[in-house]
Amino acid sequence: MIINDIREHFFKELTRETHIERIKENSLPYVSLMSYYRCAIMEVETKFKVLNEQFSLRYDENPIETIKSRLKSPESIMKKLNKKELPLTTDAIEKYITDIAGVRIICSFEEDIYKMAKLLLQQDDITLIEQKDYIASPKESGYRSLHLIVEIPIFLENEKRPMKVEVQFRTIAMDFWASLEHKIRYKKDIEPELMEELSKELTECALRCADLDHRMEGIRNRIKKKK
Ligand code: 0O2
Repeated sequence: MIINDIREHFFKELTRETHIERIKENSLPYVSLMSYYRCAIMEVETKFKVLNEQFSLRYDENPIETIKSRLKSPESIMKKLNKKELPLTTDAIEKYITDIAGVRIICSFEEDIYKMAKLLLQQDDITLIEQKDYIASPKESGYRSLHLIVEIPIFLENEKRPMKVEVQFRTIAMDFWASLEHKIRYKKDIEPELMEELSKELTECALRCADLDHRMEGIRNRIKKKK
Protein backbone atom coordinates (compact mmCIF):
# COMPACT_ATOMS: atom_id res chain seq x y z
CA MET A 1 0.00 0.00 0.00
CA ILE A 2 2.72 2.43 1.02
CA ILE A 3 4.73 1.53 -2.08
CA ASN A 4 1.68 2.23 -4.25
CA ASP A 5 1.16 5.57 -2.54
CA ILE A 6 4.78 6.53 -3.13
CA ARG A 7 4.54 5.44 -6.76
CA GLU A 8 1.38 7.46 -7.29
CA HIS A 9 2.88 10.51 -5.62
CA PHE A 10 6.06 10.18 -7.72
CA PHE A 11 4.01 9.85 -10.92
CA LYS A 12 1.88 12.91 -10.05
CA GLU A 13 5.00 14.96 -9.31
CA LEU A 14 6.53 13.86 -12.59
CA THR A 15 3.48 14.81 -14.66
CA ARG A 16 3.20 18.12 -12.76
CA GLU A 17 6.84 18.89 -13.56
CA THR A 18 6.51 17.95 -17.21
CA HIS A 19 3.37 20.02 -17.36
CA ILE A 20 5.16 23.05 -15.88
CA GLU A 21 8.08 22.48 -18.27
CA ARG A 22 5.66 22.38 -21.23
CA ILE A 23 3.98 25.61 -20.11
CA LYS A 24 7.39 27.26 -19.74
CA GLU A 25 8.53 26.04 -23.18
CA ASN A 26 5.32 27.20 -24.89
CA SER A 27 5.22 30.55 -23.19
CA LEU A 28 8.87 31.41 -23.85
CA PRO A 29 8.25 33.22 -27.21
CA TYR A 30 5.45 35.28 -25.60
CA VAL A 31 7.49 36.10 -22.50
CA SER A 32 10.47 37.12 -24.70
CA LEU A 33 8.31 39.30 -26.93
CA MET A 34 6.81 41.09 -23.90
CA SER A 35 10.31 41.65 -22.57
CA TYR A 36 11.32 43.25 -25.91
CA TYR A 37 8.30 45.57 -25.65
CA ARG A 38 9.36 46.51 -22.12
CA CYS A 39 12.81 47.42 -23.50
CA ALA A 40 11.18 49.53 -26.23
CA ILE A 41 9.15 51.38 -23.58
CA MET A 42 12.38 52.11 -21.68
CA GLU A 43 14.00 53.48 -24.86
CA VAL A 44 11.07 55.80 -25.61
CA GLU A 45 10.78 56.95 -21.99
CA THR A 46 14.49 57.80 -21.94
CA LYS A 47 14.18 59.90 -25.08
CA PHE A 48 11.48 62.04 -23.46
CA LYS A 49 13.33 62.30 -20.16
CA VAL A 50 16.38 63.55 -22.07
CA LEU A 51 14.29 66.13 -23.96
CA ASN A 52 12.66 67.36 -20.75
CA GLU A 53 16.04 67.64 -19.08
CA GLN A 54 17.41 69.67 -21.99
CA PHE A 55 14.40 72.01 -22.00
CA SER A 56 14.78 72.50 -18.29
CA LEU A 57 18.44 73.47 -18.75
CA ARG A 58 18.09 75.65 -21.86
CA TYR A 59 14.75 77.33 -21.38
CA ASP A 60 13.99 76.77 -17.69
CA GLU A 61 10.85 74.93 -18.84
CA ASN A 62 9.51 71.43 -18.22
CA PRO A 63 7.14 70.69 -21.10
CA ILE A 64 6.50 67.18 -19.79
CA GLU A 65 4.51 66.87 -16.58
CA THR A 66 4.41 63.06 -16.30
CA ILE A 67 5.25 59.93 -18.26
CA LYS A 68 3.01 56.89 -17.78
CA SER A 69 3.77 53.59 -19.44
CA ARG A 70 2.00 50.28 -19.68
CA LEU A 71 2.32 46.90 -21.34
CA LYS A 72 -0.99 45.60 -22.68
CA SER A 73 -2.35 42.81 -20.47
CA PRO A 74 -2.57 39.23 -21.86
CA GLU A 75 -6.41 39.47 -21.51
CA SER A 76 -6.57 42.66 -23.61
CA ILE A 77 -4.19 41.20 -26.20
CA MET A 78 -6.35 38.08 -26.46
CA LYS A 79 -9.54 40.18 -26.80
CA LYS A 80 -7.99 42.29 -29.57
CA LEU A 81 -6.73 39.23 -31.48
CA ASN A 82 -10.19 37.66 -31.26
CA LYS A 83 -11.90 40.90 -32.32
CA LYS A 84 -9.65 41.17 -35.36
CA GLU A 85 -10.08 37.42 -36.03
CA LEU A 86 -6.33 36.89 -35.86
CA PRO A 87 -4.52 33.72 -34.74
CA LEU A 88 -3.29 33.63 -31.15
CA THR A 89 0.39 33.72 -32.10
CA THR A 90 3.31 35.95 -31.25
CA ASP A 91 3.76 36.65 -34.98
CA ALA A 92 0.21 38.01 -35.21
CA ILE A 93 0.71 40.09 -32.05
CA GLU A 94 3.89 41.66 -33.39
CA LYS A 95 2.55 42.26 -36.88
CA TYR A 96 -0.98 43.46 -36.22
CA ILE A 97 -1.31 44.79 -32.67
CA THR A 98 0.41 48.14 -32.54
CA ASP A 99 -0.35 49.18 -28.97
CA ILE A 100 1.25 46.40 -26.91
CA ALA A 101 3.78 48.93 -25.63
CA GLY A 102 2.15 52.20 -24.65
CA VAL A 103 3.80 55.39 -23.45
CA ARG A 104 1.66 58.33 -22.40
CA ILE A 105 3.30 61.75 -22.33
CA ILE A 106 1.39 64.28 -20.26
CA CYS A 107 2.38 67.80 -21.29
CA SER A 108 1.62 71.12 -19.71
CA PHE A 109 0.20 72.77 -22.84
CA GLU A 110 -1.15 71.75 -26.25
CA GLU A 111 1.74 73.52 -28.02
CA ASP A 112 4.19 71.36 -26.05
CA ILE A 113 2.52 68.22 -27.39
CA TYR A 114 3.29 69.12 -31.00
CA LYS A 115 6.79 70.32 -30.03
CA MET A 116 7.60 67.04 -28.24
CA ALA A 117 6.10 64.90 -31.03
CA LYS A 118 8.15 66.76 -33.65
CA LEU A 119 11.34 66.39 -31.62
CA LEU A 120 10.76 62.65 -31.23
CA LEU A 121 10.01 62.12 -34.91
CA GLN A 122 13.11 63.98 -36.07
CA GLN A 123 15.40 61.54 -34.22
CA ASP A 124 17.05 59.31 -36.79
CA ASP A 125 16.29 55.98 -35.10
CA ILE A 126 12.56 56.65 -34.96
CA THR A 127 10.22 55.65 -37.79
CA LEU A 128 6.66 56.95 -37.88
CA ILE A 129 4.20 54.17 -38.71
CA GLU A 130 0.91 55.99 -38.08
CA GLN A 131 -0.34 59.27 -36.67
CA LYS A 132 -3.85 60.07 -35.39
CA ASP A 133 -4.52 63.62 -34.32
CA TYR A 134 -7.57 63.56 -32.06
CA ILE A 135 -6.72 67.10 -30.93
CA ALA A 136 -7.28 68.59 -34.38
CA SER A 137 -10.23 66.18 -34.88
CA PRO A 138 -11.60 65.04 -31.51
CA LYS A 139 -13.53 61.76 -31.32
CA GLU A 140 -17.32 61.82 -31.03
CA SER A 141 -16.96 61.07 -27.32
CA GLY A 142 -14.94 64.27 -26.94
CA TYR A 143 -11.65 62.38 -26.57
CA ARG A 144 -8.60 64.50 -27.41
CA SER A 145 -5.02 63.25 -27.70
CA LEU A 146 -2.27 62.91 -30.27
CA HIS A 147 -1.42 59.27 -31.05
CA LEU A 148 1.75 58.15 -32.78
CA ILE A 149 2.72 54.60 -33.60
CA VAL A 150 6.49 54.59 -33.92
CA GLU A 151 9.11 51.98 -34.51
CA ILE A 152 12.23 52.10 -32.37
CA PRO A 153 15.20 49.72 -32.37
CA ILE A 154 16.23 47.84 -29.25
CA PHE A 155 19.74 46.45 -29.08
CA LEU A 156 19.91 42.86 -27.83
CA GLU A 157 22.94 40.64 -27.30
CA ASN A 158 23.24 39.61 -30.94
CA GLU A 159 20.60 41.56 -32.80
CA LYS A 160 18.95 44.90 -33.37
CA ARG A 161 15.18 44.55 -33.22
CA PRO A 162 12.68 47.18 -34.40
CA MET A 163 9.71 47.39 -31.99
CA LYS A 164 6.42 49.26 -32.27
CA VAL A 165 5.34 51.61 -29.51
CA GLU A 166 2.15 53.67 -29.24
CA VAL A 167 2.85 57.13 -27.88
CA GLN A 168 -0.17 59.09 -26.65
CA PHE A 169 0.36 62.80 -26.00
CA ARG A 170 -2.12 64.60 -23.77
CA THR A 171 -2.33 67.76 -21.71
CA ILE A 172 -3.18 67.45 -18.02
CA ALA A 173 -6.78 68.41 -18.83
CA MET A 174 -7.05 65.86 -21.66
CA ASP A 175 -5.66 63.16 -19.39
CA PHE A 176 -7.95 64.13 -16.51
CA TRP A 177 -10.99 63.83 -18.78
CA ALA A 178 -9.89 60.58 -20.48
CA SER A 179 -9.06 58.84 -17.21
CA LEU A 180 -12.41 59.65 -15.59
CA GLU A 181 -14.38 58.96 -18.76
CA HIS A 182 -12.66 55.57 -19.09
CA LYS A 183 -13.58 54.70 -15.49
CA ILE A 184 -17.22 55.71 -15.94
CA ARG A 185 -17.64 54.03 -19.33
CA TYR A 186 -16.33 50.71 -18.02
CA LYS A 187 -18.80 50.64 -15.11
CA LYS A 188 -21.00 47.71 -16.03
CA ASP A 189 -24.04 48.50 -13.91
CA ILE A 190 -25.14 51.75 -15.61
CA GLU A 191 -28.46 51.46 -17.52
CA PRO A 192 -28.31 52.41 -21.22
CA GLU A 193 -30.59 55.48 -20.84
CA LEU A 194 -28.46 56.90 -18.04
CA MET A 195 -25.28 56.07 -20.02
CA GLU A 196 -26.59 58.06 -22.98
CA GLU A 197 -27.28 61.01 -20.71
CA LEU A 198 -23.84 60.73 -19.10
CA SER A 199 -22.14 60.45 -22.49
CA LYS A 200 -23.63 63.79 -23.53
CA GLU A 201 -22.48 65.38 -20.31
CA LEU A 202 -19.02 63.86 -20.68
CA THR A 203 -18.74 65.30 -24.21
CA GLU A 204 -19.67 68.69 -22.78
CA CYS A 205 -16.98 68.27 -20.09
CA ALA A 206 -14.46 67.47 -22.84
CA LEU A 207 -15.31 70.78 -24.52
CA ARG A 208 -14.76 72.60 -21.23
CA CYS A 209 -11.40 70.89 -20.82
CA ALA A 210 -10.44 72.02 -24.33
CA ASP A 211 -11.51 75.56 -23.46
CA LEU A 212 -9.43 75.43 -20.25
CA ASP A 213 -6.39 74.22 -22.22
CA HIS A 214 -6.71 77.15 -24.64
CA ARG A 215 -7.17 79.71 -21.88
CA MET A 216 -4.20 78.41 -19.90
CA GLU A 217 -2.10 78.47 -23.06
CA GLY A 218 -3.22 82.05 -23.67
CA ILE A 219 -2.08 83.01 -20.17
CA ARG A 220 1.29 81.30 -20.72
CA ASN A 221 1.81 83.11 -24.01
CA ARG A 222 0.98 86.49 -22.49
CA ILE A 223 3.59 85.88 -19.77
CA LYS A 224 6.11 84.74 -22.40
CA LYS A 225 5.57 87.93 -24.44
CA LYS A 226 6.14 90.10 -21.36
CA LYS A 227 9.45 88.35 -20.75
P1 0O2 B 1 -5.91 51.14 -23.24
O1 0O2 B 1 -5.97 50.34 -22.02
O2 0O2 B 1 -6.00 52.62 -22.95
O3 0O2 B 1 -4.78 50.80 -24.14
P2 0O2 B 1 -7.60 50.01 -31.68
O4 0O2 B 1 -6.44 50.63 -30.93
O5 0O2 B 1 -7.16 49.22 -32.87
O6 0O2 B 1 -8.50 49.26 -30.74
P3 0O2 B 1 -8.34 52.46 -32.81
O7 0O2 B 1 -9.68 53.12 -32.99
O8 0O2 B 1 -7.46 52.40 -33.99
O9 0O2 B 1 -8.59 51.04 -32.20
O10 0O2 B 1 -7.53 53.13 -31.67
P4 0O2 B 1 -7.60 54.60 -31.19
O11 0O2 B 1 -9.01 54.99 -30.92
O12 0O2 B 1 -6.80 55.45 -32.08
O13 0O2 B 1 -6.85 54.47 -29.80
C1 0O2 B 1 -7.27 53.58 -28.83
C2 0O2 B 1 -6.78 54.09 -27.49
O14 0O2 B 1 -7.01 55.50 -27.38
C3 0O2 B 1 -7.58 53.47 -26.36
O15 0O2 B 1 -6.91 52.34 -25.92
C4 0O2 B 1 -7.59 54.56 -25.31
O16 0O2 B 1 -6.37 54.58 -24.58
C5 0O2 B 1 -7.63 55.82 -26.15
N1 0O2 B 1 -9.02 56.23 -26.48
C6 0O2 B 1 -9.56 56.30 -27.70
N2 0O2 B 1 -10.81 56.77 -27.65
C7 0O2 B 1 -11.07 57.04 -26.35
C8 0O2 B 1 -12.23 57.57 -25.66
O17 0O2 B 1 -13.26 57.90 -26.23
N3 0O2 B 1 -12.11 57.68 -24.31
C9 0O2 B 1 -10.97 57.33 -23.62
N4 0O2 B 1 -10.97 57.50 -22.30
N5 0O2 B 1 -9.89 56.83 -24.24
C10 0O2 B 1 -9.94 56.68 -25.60
P5 0O2 B 1 -7.68 51.04 -25.45
O18 0O2 B 1 -7.24 49.93 -26.32
O19 0O2 B 1 -9.14 51.32 -25.37
O20 0O2 B 1 -7.22 50.75 -24.01
